[in-house]
Amino acid sequence: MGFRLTLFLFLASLPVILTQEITHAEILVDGTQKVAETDDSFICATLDWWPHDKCNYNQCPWGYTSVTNLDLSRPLLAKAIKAFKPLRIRVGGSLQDQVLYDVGSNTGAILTFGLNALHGRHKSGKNAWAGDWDVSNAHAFINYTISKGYHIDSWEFGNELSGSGIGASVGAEQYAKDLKKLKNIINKLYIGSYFKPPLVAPGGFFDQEWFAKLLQVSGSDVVNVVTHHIYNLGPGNDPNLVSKILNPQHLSKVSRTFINLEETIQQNGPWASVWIGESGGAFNSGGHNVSNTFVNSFWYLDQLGMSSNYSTKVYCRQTLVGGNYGLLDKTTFTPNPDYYSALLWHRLIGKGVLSVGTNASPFLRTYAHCSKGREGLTLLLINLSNQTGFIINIENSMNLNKRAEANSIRRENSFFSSLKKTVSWIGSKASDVSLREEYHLTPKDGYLQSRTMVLNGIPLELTSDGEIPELDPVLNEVKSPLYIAPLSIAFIVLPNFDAPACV
Ligand SMILES: *[C@@H]1O[C@H](CO)[C@@H](O)[C@H](O)[C@H]1NC(C)=O
Ligand SMILES: *[C@@H]1O[C@H](CO)[C@@H](O)[C@H](O)[C@H]1NC(C)=O
Ligand SMILES: *[C@@H]1O[C@H](CO)[C@@H](O)[C@H](O)[C@H]1NC(C)=O
Ligand SMILES: *[C@@H]1O[C@H](CO)[C@@H](O)[C@H](O)[C@H]1NC(C)=O
Ligand SMILES: CC(=O)N[C@H]1CO[C@H](CO)[C@@H](O)[C@@H]1O
Repeated sequence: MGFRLTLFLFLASLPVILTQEITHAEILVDGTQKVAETDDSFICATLDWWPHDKCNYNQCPWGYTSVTNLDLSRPLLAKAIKAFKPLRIRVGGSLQDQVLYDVGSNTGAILTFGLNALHGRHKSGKNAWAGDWDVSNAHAFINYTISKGYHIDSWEFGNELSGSGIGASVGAEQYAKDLKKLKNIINKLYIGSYFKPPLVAPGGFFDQEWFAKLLQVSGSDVVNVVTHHIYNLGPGNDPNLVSKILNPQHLSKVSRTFINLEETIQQNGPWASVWIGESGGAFNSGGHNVSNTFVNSFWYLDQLGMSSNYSTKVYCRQTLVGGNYGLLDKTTFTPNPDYYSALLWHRLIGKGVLSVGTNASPFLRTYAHCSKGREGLTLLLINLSNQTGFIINIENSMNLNKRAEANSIRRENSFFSSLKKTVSWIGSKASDVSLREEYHLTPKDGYLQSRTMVLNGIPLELTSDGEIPELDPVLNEVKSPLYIAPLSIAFIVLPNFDAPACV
């Protein structure tokens, strides 16, 4: 009775219930071992070099956001970056001193810098480039950053030249040869430095044969990080972007790429780790009124969950600003919904990835991670269903095992055990009341393509003095029912969940 009453009060307190159905679901988390681990700074965003007259589908969504013309004095840009303390940023292809200085030194961002891998080569076919890479520019530039004391976290070689390439391609053997040269330069120039930046490559689309050859030919410890790009929503002008994003089968398809890449690395370059060097959902600048709206967070957060489960250490979102897929608006630099998704992930989710299972429909996507900077775990729950809300019971696999033992002893007295269950729902003493934090994300006015994300009923907007707003949870007693509304996303922090792998 007590349980029903609490549930009733809880549901009655929700502002709007559009639901036609409410379903119970179990989530089972194994906190005894990590299945994967990310880097400390998993969240990353890119700055690209597209000029304001780069246009797709009759619109020009870049504005002045290129690393060559980005207005770095805009206070909102610095604030948005600093909120991450630190944010990892991948800077594409242009040697801009001012970017290194303003973004790198002033905001504390962790910089990955992309070097031009076509320099010195010649065109040898429709798309193909051949000949040795000319190292002189890269050599001088790396030397220059060292002499200026700029801290470059990692050097990336090339952009979308793998496989058949995007616009240009280079054979894997030639590429591997040049990587060895670059590695030598890095080794020499950083001799005596306290830090030697890892070498990141190839920053292109995964092609099993090409990636395998690259690792075989470059050999042990040359490539430290294998980067690949993902655009699994297709072209930005596809009228079906929203339905692709809300389709669990579509979202899951790309897991093949993760699995195949993991295998390729295990077999050919187990010394290397994997990053997603660039991922924007829809290619050719993203989807107008999609990539910069709430609905895109279903895709983005699902990607963060899925990629980390497959041992991805860093996930670079195309872009920090620029295109339709910017985390920040290209003209005002005001955060788009995905900015807040990235920030919440960054603040709540720790490095350890845990195994999680559920009996819910495929429309409820579930991810479990160690919490950041504290004990217990944090769940990411994504409800793609437009008609079903879920009441969720979270089980710890450790308790399940204990309970199985206990049950086999007490089976003869089922009345006793069901009584005990009821009591444990409602009968917690004040002394062992424990709370969970909930962050429920919905679109403003229930409009999926809203530019405004709502956190626990409050629209996320800059404060009156232009600051990034606080991201506050609601606190609920751990034993109270947990409800995930249709078409919503939730981070659930469970500080008292016993997860030995996370200690
Ligand atoms: C590297 O930088 C130092 C200091 O600026 C300079 O003296 C030296 O000539 C540079 N070396 C190369 C190979 O560019
Ligand atoms: C689409 O975006 C434009 C701004 O680029 C905005 O003016 C318009 O209201 C949006 N349309 C919808 C349906 O949200
Ligand atoms: C996580 O990875 C494992 C394989 O390592 C896979 O079986 C599982 O389905 C993945 N989970 C999710 C939520 O993608
Ligand atoms: C839910 O989604 C389905 C398919 O995506 C659609 O046909 C249906 O009209 C939607 N229902 C509501 C209540 O929005
Ligand atoms: C079980 C369930 O939740 N099914 C629905 C989920 O939402 C989609 C559309 O968003 C419906 O088509 C399913 O029937």
